[in-house]
Amino acid sequence: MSLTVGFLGYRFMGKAHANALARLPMFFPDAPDVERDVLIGRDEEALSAAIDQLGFDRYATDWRDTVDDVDVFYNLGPNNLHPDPSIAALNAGTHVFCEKPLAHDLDAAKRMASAARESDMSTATAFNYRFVPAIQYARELVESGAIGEVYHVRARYLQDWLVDPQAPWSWRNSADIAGSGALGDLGAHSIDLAQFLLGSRVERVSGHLRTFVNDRPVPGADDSDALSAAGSDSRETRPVTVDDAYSAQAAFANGAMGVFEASRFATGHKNGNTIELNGSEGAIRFDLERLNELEVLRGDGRGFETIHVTDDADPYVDRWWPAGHNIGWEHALVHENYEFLSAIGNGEPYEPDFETGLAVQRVLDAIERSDERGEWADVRA
Ligand code: SOE
Repeated sequence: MSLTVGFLGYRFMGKAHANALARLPMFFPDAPDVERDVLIGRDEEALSAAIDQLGFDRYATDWRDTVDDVDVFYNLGPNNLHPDPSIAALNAGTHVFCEKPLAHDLDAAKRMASAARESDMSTATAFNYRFVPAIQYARELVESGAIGEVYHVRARYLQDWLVDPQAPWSWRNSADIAGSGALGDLGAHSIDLAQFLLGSRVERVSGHLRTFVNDRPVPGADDSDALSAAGSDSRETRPVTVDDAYSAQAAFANGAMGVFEASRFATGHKNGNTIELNGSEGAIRFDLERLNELEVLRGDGRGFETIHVTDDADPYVDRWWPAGHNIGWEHALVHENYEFLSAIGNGEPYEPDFETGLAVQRVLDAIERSDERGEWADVRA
């Protein structure tokens, strides 16, 4: 089978997914053939350079002209651009892969999930960390009962790229565009991982959000990549209307207790995504900064054992290098694209889809409501 794809967005995520597609024929030759057809954006000069760099045939400046031109539409734009183009693509009979969080607010996420339900098309929400081999291995352990009944889930996603008050403003600081800050950008990953590993959904939350710096300098011409931009000396500022950090307590349907935290002000952490589960028979601990490892405590063990999830028998590992040859952050995106495109090719269901994205969005919404009201909030159906 051969699929044509169109990407809306060509910066960080555009590059990450284009890299994933480029790796497929070499390492996952059983995946459908993919033609990188069209790259969609606004800046023609940047687009014309990007199509060469990312291996696309052409570019377009309006998603309306292209969403029904391709077999699969990748929505890699800012969060408030997720709903309309994704819904238009689904209505046009195009499969849709969308970055996380599914949308900038719950209503929009509901509209997207309902368009997906009404179509026959496959959808994906980009919870890429599910596809790290150690996370897949952890899921197998939890499912097989190896750690028994799970009592606690503790998930943190820590970054520090906004500690400098002069770090430039970007769309990630705007409630209109992003919806929320660290909560939606990073918390969405933690909440999805927790629900995935546990096989249970969050039912109630108590949330706390905080913005530490209320205005930031407008970005300079070279600040297109906000995460690595140096401090800006511009005197003109824009308001930060999202959280810089959040924390939440959560009650899961199966009785487990959850504690979540994410920050863009966690000095010393660049991309610290950790999750720990404690159960009646053992525990597991994962740290993205050591993604080839999983720490496991079993039975009456006195301490965690480090498992190197780099064996041929481990998920996806045999597709890459001989056992013990580590893989990195980008490999999880290759696995994610392999699974999604194969599901389309084989006419099989794919998970995490828009329904899963909506489930996470409901938790994000409850955390914000809880913070506003100063009390626990139910995750609304
Ligand atoms: C920025 O905070 C970011 O790129 C997120 O948007 C990604 O989802 C996360 O994986 C890494 O950090």
